[in-house]
Amino acid sequence: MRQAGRYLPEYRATRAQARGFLDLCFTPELAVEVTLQPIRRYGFDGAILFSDILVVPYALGQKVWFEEGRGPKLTPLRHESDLASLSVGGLRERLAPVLATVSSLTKSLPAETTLIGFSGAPWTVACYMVEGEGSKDFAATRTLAYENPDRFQALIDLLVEATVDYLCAQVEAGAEVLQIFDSWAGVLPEQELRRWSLAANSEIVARVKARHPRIPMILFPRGAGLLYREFAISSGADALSLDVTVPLDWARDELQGHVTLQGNLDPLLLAAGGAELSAAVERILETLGNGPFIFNLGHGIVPQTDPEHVEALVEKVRRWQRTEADPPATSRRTAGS
Ligand code: 1CP
Repeated sequence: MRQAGRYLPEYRATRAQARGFLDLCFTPELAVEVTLQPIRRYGFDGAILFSDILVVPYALGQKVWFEEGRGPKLTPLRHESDLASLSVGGLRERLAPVLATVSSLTKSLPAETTLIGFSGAPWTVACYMVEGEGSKDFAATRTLAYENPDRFQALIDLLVEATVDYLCAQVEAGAEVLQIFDSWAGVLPEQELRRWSLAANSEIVARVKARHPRIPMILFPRGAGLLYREFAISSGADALSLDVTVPLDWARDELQGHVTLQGNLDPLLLAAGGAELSAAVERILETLGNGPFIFNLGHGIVPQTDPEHVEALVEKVRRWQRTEADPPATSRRTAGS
C-alpha cells in the first residue's frame, strides 16, 4: 500500500526540491530517497517503489499533470481520435527514469527488504484517462463503457498491453514482487466488474507470469465485495489485498485457502490511534495471522497520520509475530510433526 507521502516531514522536504509531483517520480535520486524514507524509519519488510499509477497514461502520450492540493489532472479521452493518438511503442523509453529508480533501489535497500513494483489496473487507469481527474463514481467512464463497449475494450486492451510490458520491465530492473492497484473496481456492478476488472487483471497476471513465472503478484480489487472470492479462485494472483470493508472471518474462511491475504487496517484508525486501533490490529492478527498473511492497511496512509502511530503499529505487529504466530509451515515440517 502507499507508505511514503505527506505524513512524513522528510517526504515534504524532498517533495519541495522537485518542481512538481511527476518530476519527483521521474528523478531517480529523489524517487529512491522517498522510497527509502519509510524503510529507514520503520524497517518495513517490503518497500514499495515511489511512483504513481498515472505515469502509464503519460507514457502512452496523454497529457498528465498534478495540481497542488487538488490531485491528478489529464486531458480527458472521450473520442475515437483521442484513443488513436496513444501508443505503447515508447513506453519503456518514457518510463526509463522509473526503471532506473527500481534498479538503483536494488542496490540501496537493505538485503532483507523486499522491493515491490506496481502499476494501476486497466480499469482504474482508464477511469482517470476518461474522466481527466479523480471522481467519486467515475460516471463518464462507466457511461462510455456502456455506450461504446468496443471502444472501451480497445482502451482496456491497450492498457493490458502497456501494463504487462511495464510490470515485466520492473521485474527485469529488479522488482521482487508486483502489486496491481484496482482502486476503483468497487464502482462497477457485478458483470462489469468481471469484464473490466477480473478479466483484464487475470490476463495481466497470466502474461507477466508467462515471462517471469516466479514473480509473486498481489492484486488489490478495492470494493469488489463478494466477488473477492472469484478473484481468489480465478485471477491467478498469489495474493489479494483486502480493502477495509472485507469481513475478516469471511476472508479467512472463503479466501485464505486459495491465496495469501494482505490488509486491511483502516488508515483512518491508524491516524486516530488509541485503544480502538490496538483492538483492531489484534483482531486482524488473530483472525488472519495464522494463515498466509501480510499485515497491511486497507488503503494508503493518510497525510494527517502521526508518524509515531506507525512506529507503535510496527512494534505491535512485530511483538505479535515473535510471541503468537504459529511457526512457518516449513519449520513445522522439518520438526517432523
Ligand atoms: O508509498 C509509496 O511510495 C507509494 C507510491 C504511490 C502509489 C503506490 C503513490 C504516490 N501513488 C500510488 C498509487 C496510486 N496513485 C493509486 C492506487 C493506490 C490507491 O488507491 O491509493 C491511485 C488511485 C493514484 C492516483 C493518485 N495519485 C491520487 C488519487 C487521486 C484521487 O482519485 O483521489 C493522488 C492524490 C495521487 C498523487 C500521489 N501519488 C503518490 C503520492 C504520495 C501522492 C500525493 C502527492 C503529494 O501530495 O505529494
